[in-house]
Amino acid sequence: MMETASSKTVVEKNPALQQWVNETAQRTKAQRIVWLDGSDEEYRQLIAEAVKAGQLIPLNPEKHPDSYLHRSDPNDVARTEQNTFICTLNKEDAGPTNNWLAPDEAYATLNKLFEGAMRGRTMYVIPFLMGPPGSPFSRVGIQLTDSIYVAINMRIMTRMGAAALKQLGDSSNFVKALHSLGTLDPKHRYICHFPQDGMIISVNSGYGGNALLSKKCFALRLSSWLGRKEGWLAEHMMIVGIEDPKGKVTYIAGALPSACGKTNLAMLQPPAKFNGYKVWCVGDDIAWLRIGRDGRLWAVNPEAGFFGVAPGTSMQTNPNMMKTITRNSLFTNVGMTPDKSVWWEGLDLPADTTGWLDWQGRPWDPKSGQKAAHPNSRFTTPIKQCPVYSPKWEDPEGVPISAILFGCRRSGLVPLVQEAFSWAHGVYLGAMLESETTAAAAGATGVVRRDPMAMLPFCGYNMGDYFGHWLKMGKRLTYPPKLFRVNWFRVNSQGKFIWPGFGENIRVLRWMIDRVNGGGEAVETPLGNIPTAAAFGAEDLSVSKEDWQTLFSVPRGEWLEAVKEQGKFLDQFGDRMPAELLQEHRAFIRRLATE
Ligand code: OXD
Ligand code: MN
Repeated sequence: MMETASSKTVVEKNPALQQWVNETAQRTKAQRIVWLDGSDEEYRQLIAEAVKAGQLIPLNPEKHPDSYLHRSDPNDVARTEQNTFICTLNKEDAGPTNNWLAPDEAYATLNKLFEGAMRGRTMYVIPFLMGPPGSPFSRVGIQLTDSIYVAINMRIMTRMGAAALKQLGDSSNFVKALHSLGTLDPKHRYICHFPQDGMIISVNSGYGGNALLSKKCFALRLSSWLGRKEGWLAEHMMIVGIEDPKGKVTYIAGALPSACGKTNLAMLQPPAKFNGYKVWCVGDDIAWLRIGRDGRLWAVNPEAGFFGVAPGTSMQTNPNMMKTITRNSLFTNVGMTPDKSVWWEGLDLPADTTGWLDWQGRPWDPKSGQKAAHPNSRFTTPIKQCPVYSPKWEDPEGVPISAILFGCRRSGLVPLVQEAFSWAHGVYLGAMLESETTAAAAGATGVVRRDPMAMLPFCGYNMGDYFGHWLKMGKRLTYPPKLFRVNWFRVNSQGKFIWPGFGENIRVLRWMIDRVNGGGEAVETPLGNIPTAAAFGAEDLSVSKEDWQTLFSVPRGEWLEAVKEQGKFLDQFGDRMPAELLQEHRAFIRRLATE
């Protein structure tokens, strides 16, 4: 850990960085500036300090080596989209789906909130690198924060410290990410993005998505803006490699809304029947995608860790994640047992729960009807610990993407899988994504909301322009990936999920790969191509014939109702909405009406 004096050499080499750090320290009246170098020794020191300050509770060293529990303020447990702003000069550039503040107004409000905000506190200077060192994809950010919890999490979630400073050198080309816990007052909580200034400012929240500014703020909101300017894409996508029994690996990227199984999909364990198949996890949340010289789409995961939802994660749903979090992991807002082990809903519950504590540290009784873990409780853990971690994560070129899926959580309407007729049609399928809300964002859960490409809360600019950018990318690709839409969550007439999901999703991926390779029989529906039962090969699953039909049905009447709402959604973008997408919409309505 570098105190101000010993960091001198680094600072002297970079006047832009020096100036920003000094100005911020003065304005916030930080008591101490600590530059983080990302070393193991420093990490241990930070942990020890956080334990001393009561920010982290050491877990049972035998059961959870080097792992800790953090309890956050109960008012600060999820992303707060109502406090999240895109501050572009022009309101139209933020578009109708983002909250907007004029930059001057936002800076004036934030400057007041930051005046003296770090008095008596330490300001950590966190250089971080997004993407592999030396990669044309990679970018540097510097986060300033007064939260030791954030500093520790950033060490897991990014390539932090020396690697970032090395890449940066004396350049002023870094994203400025300023964060303060402030008073945690939700009424004055702001997560502001200034894409034109390469600046993020967040105050009054310590929650991951609001405070680990590398993640949603930098790697998605600012980067999506930058990607449009520079001709690439920053997407809310996992990246997975599927190795077939012959050893050929096909890479698939997939966008799913928060807490809809994206992480499970990124490291799925194929059932025993599929033991010739191997899955390689490159990333679980964010993909940066560029067109390679070979005309294919190449992806990197800019992050270095997983910030996963704990409830529902178990040996049945995600054994690879359970193995990943056995050590060196942080748990936030989960339940705790008397022997200092962690617990959340979805894990086995023993008969005796004497002495168990809930996520707020209160005695917990399973009969109370209260949850032990907060529904958006999380773990933070290094990607390299994942048993199916892909060494390609470190490849500066990334991995070539053969297929992209857009997933949603719908109890009806959307079949298990459908393949788009073309790139433009796939962009339309992604743009029309609707999903039932989850606990990852504050607000009611289970309400259907439109979430284009699972990017609604993360697109840093006008989504009309975003769809246009996607269409343009398709035209520039010589070998565009095939596009698909999936829905694991369709229910039958008894309200039960039809599709077993989890490891069985390998069947869906296998069909996609067959399609990529020119095989995989399909039938055409108004929504896209869907697999024939024979091509899909699911006879051995205990899905009844009737359920199978429901799983792939296209209820025309309901769809004709749904497209009216979709039309309204498309209309709100006015002349920013590309004509080509409107054509796709009209063509879809025609197909629904005529077939
Ligand atoms: C996340 C989210 O934390 O999408 O990844 O909310
Ligand atoms: Mn996410």
